[in-house]
Amino acid sequence: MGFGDGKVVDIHTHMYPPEYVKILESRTTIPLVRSFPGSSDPRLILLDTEVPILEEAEAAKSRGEAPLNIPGRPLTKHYSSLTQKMHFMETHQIDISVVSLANPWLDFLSEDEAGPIAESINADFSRMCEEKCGRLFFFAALPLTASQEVILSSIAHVAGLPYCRGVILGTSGLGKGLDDPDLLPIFHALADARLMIFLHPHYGLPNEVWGPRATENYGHVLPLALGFPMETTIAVTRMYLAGVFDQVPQLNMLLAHSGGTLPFLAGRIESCILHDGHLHAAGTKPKKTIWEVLSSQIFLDAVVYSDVGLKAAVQASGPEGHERLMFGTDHPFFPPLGSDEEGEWESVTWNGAAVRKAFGGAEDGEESDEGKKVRGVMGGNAVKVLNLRRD
Ligand code: 5CU
Repeated sequence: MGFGDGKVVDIHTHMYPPEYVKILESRTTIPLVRSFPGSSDPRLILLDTEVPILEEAEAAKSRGEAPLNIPGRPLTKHYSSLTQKMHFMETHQIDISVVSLANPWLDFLSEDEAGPIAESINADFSRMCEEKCGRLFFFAALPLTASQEVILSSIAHVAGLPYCRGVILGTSGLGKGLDDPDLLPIFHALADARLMIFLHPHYGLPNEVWGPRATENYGHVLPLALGFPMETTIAVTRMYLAGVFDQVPQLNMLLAHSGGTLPFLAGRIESCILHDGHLHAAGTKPKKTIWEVLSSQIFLDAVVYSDVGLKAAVQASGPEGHERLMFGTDHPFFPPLGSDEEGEWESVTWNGAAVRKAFGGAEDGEESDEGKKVRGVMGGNAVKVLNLRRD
């Protein structure tokens, strides 16, 4: 990509280690992996919106027919191969990646299996990072369906892994969302261990929101372009309203997809709080404003594909907002459809171009203030915030 002498860091990049793929292959409900006649790769089926097509495809397969519509997305080697991740990094001149397990993480495991599987998956990530020492760091996965004791001991375990820089978290938390008071000890433990929470969506919005034409006609566009960002926005707003940022002031979060729609809607959230009779009478208004939280406890990734969203993200993040934004790719999701997956991905070049454009078209090699900001977003901020150095 050519970002001068500054390091390019990808903080939003996923993998499913082979052990996780095996779990998905053994499942009968989503998330799962299935093979179908007519598709050379197995299919990864994750989203609720994919269930009707999955059911039709399973029925066709049981009749010995190739399905008309193949559900999900191809599970290519990009999802589990470390060699492929390194190839992707070379192709796009990415120096360092902070990898994380992709959605839906360990959310679907039983209470008993969650702890041991989390330990083994996190050990896998740790091994990959050690093998590529200095080029890979990771956000660990937590066994959120296990007991609080097991979750806390998992946090203590990952905090001691040399390449772990935080945890990836979905919006369901322990099953009741991120404003659940039972999560407070976990948030305190993460803050005390100085582990960043990378908040990522998976569940989207209820299928009815998309209307009857969506499944057959609109592919994954509505749940991914709109459902994911709204889910993140709602989850973090619920945390804010519950006073989590007041109660755990050292908690740091990195929000996927530039915070969903949070930068755009922060003013409206403030206004609704100011005008809310219930909050006023109960005295339960959050102490910090949402703007204060955005400029002190929240970081945003730059995975929004346009300078328009990035400018909002920078502005919402306070006077030094450009230092709170970090480049990401979302690899291996969004592969190119019309060209070779071994080559350049538009999902990467679009995000890089959007960063440059957000800072007036500055090149990262420039000694101007804008050039320095581009270098920060492309990697410098991540190196500093996540301490991406080998000790
Ligand atoms: O294509 C998709 O479904 C996804 C997904 O599930 N997770 C993600 O991070 N990006 C795209």
